[in-house]
Amino acid sequence: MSKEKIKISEALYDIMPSDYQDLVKSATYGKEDRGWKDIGNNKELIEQHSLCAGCPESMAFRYILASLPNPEDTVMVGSTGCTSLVFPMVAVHNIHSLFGNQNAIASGLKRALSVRFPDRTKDVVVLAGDGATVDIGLDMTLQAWFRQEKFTTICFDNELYANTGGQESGLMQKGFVAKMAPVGKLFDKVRLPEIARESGCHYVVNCTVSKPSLVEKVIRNAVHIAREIGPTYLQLYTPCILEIGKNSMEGLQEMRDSEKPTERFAYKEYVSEPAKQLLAELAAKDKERKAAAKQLAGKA
Ligand SMILES: Cc1ncc(C[n+]2csc(CCOP(=O)(O)OP(=O)(O)O)c2C)c(N)n1
Ligand code: SF4
Repeated sequence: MSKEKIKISEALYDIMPSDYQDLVKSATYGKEDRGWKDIGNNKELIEQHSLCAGCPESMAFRYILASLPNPEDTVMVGSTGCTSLVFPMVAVHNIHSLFGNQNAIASGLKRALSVRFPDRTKDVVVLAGDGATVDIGLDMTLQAWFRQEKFTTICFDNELYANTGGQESGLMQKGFVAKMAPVGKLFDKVRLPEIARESGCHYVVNCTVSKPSLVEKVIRNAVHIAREIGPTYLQLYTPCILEIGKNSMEGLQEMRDSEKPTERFAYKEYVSEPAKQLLAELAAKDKERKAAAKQLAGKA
């Protein structure tokens, strides 16, 4: 595990964009304890992206990229939407699939990678909006879970179709009126986390991205469980500040307000029995590794 994958050929070094040169210099690839605290020094997300200023999706992207346990051997699968504006700027292999097809593409990809690289750990992570996940792509999403495909699905839930101007999605709140949905949502927010659990996911979390340590923990858990046991699902509230009429500084407060105990993004976690066992084993190994490192540092 190293930066070999992203190393620039010497002959081309001078003509590569400085952002890319910085990325290779300071990427945290191969660092065992990489996490959100490296943000600011690392470059897994190139600074210039085309999301609206202050969009919580950009915050979520940084936390996720910084927390992947194995970025050099991870492929992310995206779909059309605001998320897809960021994918061209990330330093992790990624595929832009047809809208809604993301979980079907990820299924084939994960299987192909297991056959092609039987001795390497290759993680696949789907990242798509709520329109792509719960509406147009719901069939593919559910079928991947039923088949126990070993990858993580992340939904950036901004409760509507943001990229096409604000149409209603299944995850929109009841009664909400959007720019392209003037009648107001007539039915309740679809309970996709519960559906994920019933459809075979081994780890399901519903939360906001207001706390980086929490995002780091759930990403690592979700990827490790998907790698060893079966499908995992994260539903992360990344509000569309443009659509709900907030300014660029208000996304964080919007998330904090929505994660109160009675609100729809109060932290909820489901862990299956085999997944609990795996997390306990990983925690024990981690403790041992850290103790050994401390002992070594003490001797030096
Ligand atoms: C097959 C197909 N159908 C529809 C579209 C049009 N389209 C582009 S982005 C988008 C909305 C995406 O909404 P969502 O998945 O919620 O992501 P967001 O933009 O909110 O992050 C739609 C419907 C498309 N590009 N391809
Ligand atoms: S339209 Fe909404 S979700 Fe899309 S980038 Fe802007 S604020 Fe973010």
